[in-house]
Amino acid sequence: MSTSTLRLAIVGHTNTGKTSLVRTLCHNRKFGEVADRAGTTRQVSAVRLGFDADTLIELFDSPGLENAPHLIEALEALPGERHDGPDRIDRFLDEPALVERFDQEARVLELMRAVDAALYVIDVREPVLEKYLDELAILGLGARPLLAVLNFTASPLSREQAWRDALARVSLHTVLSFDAAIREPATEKRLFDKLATLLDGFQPTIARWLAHREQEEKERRQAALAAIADLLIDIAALRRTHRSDDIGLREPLLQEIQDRTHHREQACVETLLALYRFGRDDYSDNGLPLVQGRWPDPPLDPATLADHGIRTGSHLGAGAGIGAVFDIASGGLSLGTGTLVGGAVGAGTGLLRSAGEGLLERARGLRRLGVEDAVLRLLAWRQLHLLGALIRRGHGNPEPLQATAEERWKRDRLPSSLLRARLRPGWSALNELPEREPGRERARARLAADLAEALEQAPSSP
Ligand SMILES: Nc1nc2c(ncn2[C@@H]2O[C@H](COP(=O)(O)OP(=O)(O)O)[C@@H](O)[C@H]2O)c(=O)[nH]1
Ligand SMILES: [Mg+2]
Repeated sequence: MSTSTLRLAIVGHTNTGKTSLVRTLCHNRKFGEVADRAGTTRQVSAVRLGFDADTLIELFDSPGLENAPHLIEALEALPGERHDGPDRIDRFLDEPALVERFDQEARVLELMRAVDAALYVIDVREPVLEKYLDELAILGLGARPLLAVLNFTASPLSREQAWRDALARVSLHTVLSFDAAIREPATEKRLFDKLATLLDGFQPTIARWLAHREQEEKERRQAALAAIADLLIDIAALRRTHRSDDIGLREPLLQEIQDRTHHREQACVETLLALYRFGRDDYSDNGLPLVQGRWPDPPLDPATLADHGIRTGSHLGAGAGIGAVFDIASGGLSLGTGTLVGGAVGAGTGLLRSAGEGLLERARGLRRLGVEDAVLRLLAWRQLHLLGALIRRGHGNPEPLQATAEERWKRDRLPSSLLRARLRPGWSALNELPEREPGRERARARLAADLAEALEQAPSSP
């Protein structure tokens, strides 16, 4: 089905958040320049929304209107039909002296003549001044459908209702609340739904764009689950080895396991944030269970595990804050990971293998260290919790999280896809082995599917 490109202007007074809105809609946090001072955007700049080389929507960011009261006088002074707005604008644009005098405004008017509709962005912290109503009157001359976008609605200084009343009085009834600082993708859908009601002819275009965004959302979720599965496998299979008689090495290795796990988890957090387009600038922006973009407490600290109600087995209790590490040779894998004793690894093969691994190592005078199940439980819980929050935000539902399916990861038996990784040191990128043992890809896909199931069963997930 061929659909025509919808051309959309973003207009309004200076500093109302026009460029920020374009950034939100095109999902490019780098678009244009955003600043807290007047006149940052001086030219009209365009961005295309589409896929497969198809442009569905073109957004045009514009300089702020700054001189509406004088402009309206100049427009009124032009000869011609009083009620022919577009004609009046064209005549204005044909007057070099006027275009020079109202440089920025002329660009906006030219743009209005070239687009199918415009979003008029309002900073609702501002009182409803005459000059803004002048802007609306001028834009009205363009004879293009206008959608008013109320920005800064989350501010305590918001005068949203006064603005809604004022807009109704000038017969602008299509209004959308928006707060760029809260960056809530659900707003995007509401905005395009409203535009579709304003623009009959572009309904197929808008529908295609929204369908594409939905597909992207699914793929994003898939990628996030794969990243979590990757983390869990890397940590499940993480091993450090020392000579039995070299006890002095034990403590630094425990520390290394702690640090590696911590960093590996942070890398996963950053992958999730990047997938959901959070940058460092957004950390103040909340609704996420993080502090400055991180989980604040280290994952191997017994206190962290206790705070999450996760039981640990026997740990080697090294320096302060390190726990939940087992020694395979001392049977740590079976003791520390209670589920293995429960026969979770079918037919006891896992146990045999791990015992074998331990015995063999011991015979060679080596001791092997790894992390307990408790750590995997915590890591899975934290990442699913974060992902749930990111998805809920994406659907404009930033309500506090209920106890959801990720809770089960604290107690239930770990999926066999993950338990298998316990016995495959060659699957962990952190073991720096020359070659990856085969089978990791499949295990990761299985584990991602197990994680997806947990996510889908979450009662509050959208
Ligand atoms: N808190 C908050 N700040 C915003 C919002 N929209 C824009 N800003 C900030 O307001 C300033 C002006 O935004 P900008 O997009 O450059 O406005 P423009 O001049 O209309 O393009 C920047 O500092 C933005 O970060 C919003 O909805 N909420
Ligand atoms: Mg701008």
